[in-house]
Amino acid sequence: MRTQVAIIGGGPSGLLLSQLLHGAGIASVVLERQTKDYVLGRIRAGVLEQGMAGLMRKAGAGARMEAEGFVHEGTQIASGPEMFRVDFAALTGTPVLVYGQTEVTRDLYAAREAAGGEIVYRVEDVVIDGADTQAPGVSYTVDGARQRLACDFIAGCDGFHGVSRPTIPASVRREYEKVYPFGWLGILSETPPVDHELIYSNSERGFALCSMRNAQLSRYYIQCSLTDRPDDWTDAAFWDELRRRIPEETADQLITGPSIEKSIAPLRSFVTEPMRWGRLFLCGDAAHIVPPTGAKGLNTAASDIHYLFEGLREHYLDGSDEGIDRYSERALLRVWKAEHFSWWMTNLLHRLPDQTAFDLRMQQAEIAFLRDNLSAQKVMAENYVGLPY
Ligand code: FAS
Ligand code: PHB
Repeated sequence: MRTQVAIIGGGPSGLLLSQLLHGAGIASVVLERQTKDYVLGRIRAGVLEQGMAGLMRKAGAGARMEAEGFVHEGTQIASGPEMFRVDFAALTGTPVLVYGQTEVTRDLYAAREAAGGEIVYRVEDVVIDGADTQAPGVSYTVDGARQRLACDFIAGCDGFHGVSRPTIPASVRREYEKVYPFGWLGILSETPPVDHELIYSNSERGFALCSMRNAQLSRYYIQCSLTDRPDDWTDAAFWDELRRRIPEETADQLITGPSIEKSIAPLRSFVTEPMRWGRLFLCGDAAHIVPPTGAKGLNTAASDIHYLFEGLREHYLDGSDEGIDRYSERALLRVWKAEHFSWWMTNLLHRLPDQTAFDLRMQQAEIAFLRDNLSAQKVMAENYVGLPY
């Protein structure tokens, strides 16, 4: 088998790249380890930057996002009993779109299938060969048969635990990591959201986030210990704790119900450099991870895909390799800014186990400065709505 671009990973990164390439007449094959239903069963991101929304439209997969996504022009920040709003639209002229990653992925699968895109599910033992040669390939086993997909380029869109990043020799790779001493316990409930906008809350008991998927589907998170397991938390215990971590008048509005999904995500900051090795390009979680506090995971995967797609388009259609040669440098410039913002927002809003009384005063002073200073709010808003590509 042969294609122009072999894409490892059928999550949002791989599917978006494949659909954009299709639109430019460039052939690709997506190799996915799981089934489509398994991929769609993951509950992850909830907020799209305009850049990501624009790529969905460019890929011809944005119709449902436009119809069902919620335009949010700001967010609420709560600190103890206080709450204030950061007005994205007034400060930057740009809103964000609340539309779950599950739906983004569903729309991209539908677009690939409508276009006759080739997606191979349940691949096993994926091995990349020749990434540092002019004739790379990807071997894999499917339905018990070993296959090799020859290609011009390989896009490693296989997430943090994929095979692409480790294919780059350790002598070439530089990795940067920070593991946070807490996780996020998240639930999904078929209840109306407690507010029409997101609420990020720093309480003395820890961080909480009130989010949503639609008018009847809410997504809530509370900071939890790394030793916690989802089964340690009954729904009643979760709701009680959430109520204690948001302002009282908001807690009084909270409509609870049974959780239809409950999971714990560990938090880490991680970057690998470079994001290219020969004809292998790393995209999204395969190259970098952020704590979800700043809603940058999916959105930074999107900017990687933008840079790689433009580079591959230039290679095939304009005969120029400037885009692919500069991919890693350009992607990392934006990745590190997203890493910084996510680290900043995580430290601003979470209670850290080793926090001293002085640290706490510093955190409270920074939140007060954000509350009182429009320049501080503009810096946050510009990062949250998405820095330019
Ligand atoms: P993904 O991990 O989504 O997709 C990689 C795909 O590759 C998967 O389908 C996997 O099955 C496949 N794969 C892996 N190894 C393979 C192999 N060897 N061969 C073939 N296929 C292989 N971001 C936010 O902005 N907000 C959030 O609230 C948020 N919550 C998250 C919660 C969790 C538990 C996790 C893990 C991440 C969360 N993220 C969040 C980040 C998340 O949204 C990612 O940024 C986003 O999924 C990135 O998409 P991909 O790069 O496509 O990686
Ligand atoms: C979500 O709705 O899942 C969500 C929203 C904003 C974040 C993180 C997660 O910062």
